[in-house]
Amino acid sequence: MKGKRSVGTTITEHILTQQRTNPEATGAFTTLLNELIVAAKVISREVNKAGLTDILGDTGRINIQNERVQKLDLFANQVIIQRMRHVGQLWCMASEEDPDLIEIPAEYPKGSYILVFDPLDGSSNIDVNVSIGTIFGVYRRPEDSETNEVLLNDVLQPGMKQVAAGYFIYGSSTIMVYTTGQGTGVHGFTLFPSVGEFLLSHENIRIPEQGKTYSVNEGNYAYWDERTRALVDYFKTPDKETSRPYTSRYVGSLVADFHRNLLKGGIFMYPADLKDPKKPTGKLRLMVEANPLAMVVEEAGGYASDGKGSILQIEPTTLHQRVPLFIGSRKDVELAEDFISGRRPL
Ligand code: AFP
Repeated sequence: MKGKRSVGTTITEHILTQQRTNPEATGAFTTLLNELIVAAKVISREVNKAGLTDILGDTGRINIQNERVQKLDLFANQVIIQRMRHVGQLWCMASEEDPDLIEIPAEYPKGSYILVFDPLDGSSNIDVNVSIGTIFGVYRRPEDSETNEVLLNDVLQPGMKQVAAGYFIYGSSTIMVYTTGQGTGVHGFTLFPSVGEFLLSHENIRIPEQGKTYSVNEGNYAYWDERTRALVDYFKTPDKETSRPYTSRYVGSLVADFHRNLLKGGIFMYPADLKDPKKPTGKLRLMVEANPLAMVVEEAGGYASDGKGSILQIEPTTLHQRVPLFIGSRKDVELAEDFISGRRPL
């Protein structure tokens, strides 16, 4: 089910209205989000003209995840860091592109929020004009933190501790989807380039309880265990009563696959595979990809699991750890969990 459409409310108005409903709000969070939106507008502009400039292409550098970094990833990473470090609301940041925490330089004031982000997810799709996105999650610095140093332990919080999360998708239009949780809903805003503003376009998005689409890289079939294979076989097997087979849709750009399923229903999966026995945890990162999207989907009525339990409950042990991800319509993800956890006999 698509979110209800109403045009005219800017994202700033919307955040301010939400802020007024919280008597303890200081405005710090609004400032933080506004600055992130400015960064996303800059990234959006560069993504839109990527085909026209020499910014398109590969830097030749390899990032912490052992993947080639493309120029636009670097650009997006720098834009976010530079814009966010001076706002005064952040304790520190963590990016998919940086191996360590990003500290706030001494010349800027510090705040109590922690921003984690993937500056440009799906970047191997840049060259072929497929939608890509920026994913973000916001945490508070733990109140019992005893030192003035930036500690990794303060950042390694389970996703359920996020106070906000969302993403920007740079596609046929640029859309921001975000939530502050606690029943405030998930809302989508479309960037109107002529006025340079994000306007409310998808109010209170609810993901259908069950979808008709599964999204997975089936080229990995040979590397999956028998439970994962059985799950995907299930979605493909005709059965009138349960509306199967499902339709398969996989772009290979998480934000694009997730956004489609959020609006239309369905399940996205990046299961564990045996391709690299040292990394039996799938490809996606818990902190910068799985947790923010899990917060969004759960607020919209869906569910996110690693195949055994809720993504949002996982206690992270490292900044860049990977996790199997099953995310989308609640019934579909619960079914996946039944298969993967062994609750459903094969
Ligand atoms: P890139 O940023 O290297 O394009 O990776 C994208 C991504 O992290 C995520 O956006 C996709 O869902 C997933 O990887 C695709 O991975 P496969 O190519 O292995 O299917």
